[in-house]
Amino acid sequence: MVKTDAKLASGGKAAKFDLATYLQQRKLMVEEALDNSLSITRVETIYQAMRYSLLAGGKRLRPILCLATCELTGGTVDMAMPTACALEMIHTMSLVHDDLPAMDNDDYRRGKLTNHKVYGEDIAILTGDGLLAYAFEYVAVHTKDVAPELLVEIMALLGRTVGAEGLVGGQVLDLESEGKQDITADQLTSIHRKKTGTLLEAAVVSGAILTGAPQEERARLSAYASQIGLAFQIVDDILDITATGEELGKTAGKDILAQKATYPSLWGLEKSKTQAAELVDGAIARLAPYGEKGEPLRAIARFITNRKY
Ligand code: GRG
Repeated sequence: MVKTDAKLASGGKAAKFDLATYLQQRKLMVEEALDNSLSITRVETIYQAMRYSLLAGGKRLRPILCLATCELTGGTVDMAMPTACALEMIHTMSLVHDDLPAMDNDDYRRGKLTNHKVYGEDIAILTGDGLLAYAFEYVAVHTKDVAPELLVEIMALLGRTVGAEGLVGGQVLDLESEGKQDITADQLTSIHRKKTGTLLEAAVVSGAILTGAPQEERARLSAYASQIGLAFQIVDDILDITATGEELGKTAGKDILAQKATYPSLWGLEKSKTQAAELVDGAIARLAPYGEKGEPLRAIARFITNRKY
């Protein structure tokens, strides 16, 4: 059985789970795997551009969720790492395309100039395409000790997550909603379930698929992910107003400038914070059957509302 980091730190005795250390260690593992995933010997422009965005930092929340769920359901970090990297490749490609002049038109991301600012719009589009294609190749070629039929499930899940039911569909709804003054909370939620929620959900559920976890368990984890996904977006909207560009690593206050409907614009800041906290409580309640083993996912859920960036 995989020991939790909390147990490792105390030589086998259960200790208080230290989220900061856990996130730091996991982030380093993911960064190393991502660095190795795209060969540094490749010097062509497209590889440089792909590496520029993929290795630009970020919280690495999606890969960390995938690793945590895989371990929670009896698997290992090694089994999950290729899927974890693929999730980050997909997330990064969506950020590169989201930042393009035709979309959100941003100059900064993760504290650095956006991909199109450095490499030009044409290469940025191709960077996204390259990362998306590579994500699928990477899972197929590098996953070890997982039955082929489970791997096919993972690929199908990733495809569904990226497409019209997920990121692409959410982005289209988001673009169509810009400037509209009559967006309801339900409409906003359906945009964000697709645009932000599906990938976070895929991160959690893929970890459980890798271990062949039963449907009932996948459904429980999917419900956890759906609640943290929505809380994540509410907090994202709050931070756009309350945090500085330096803290966020991107331009702050853009939602107001673009006249975007956000949770704070519909509910105000206080109700937005309460709703996010309630969603996180609901997500944590889903983890009750796991006892102490569920602590990493519980702590990650709390981090979603406490985060400052
Ligand atoms: C997927 C084919 C394809 C195209 C992309 C542009 C687009 C379609 C979708 C937009 C998706 C998007 C950018 C959603 C926003 C999600 C979000 C809240 C991102 C911020 O995530 P963090 O805070 O970022 O985890 P870091 O930098 O920490 O990884």
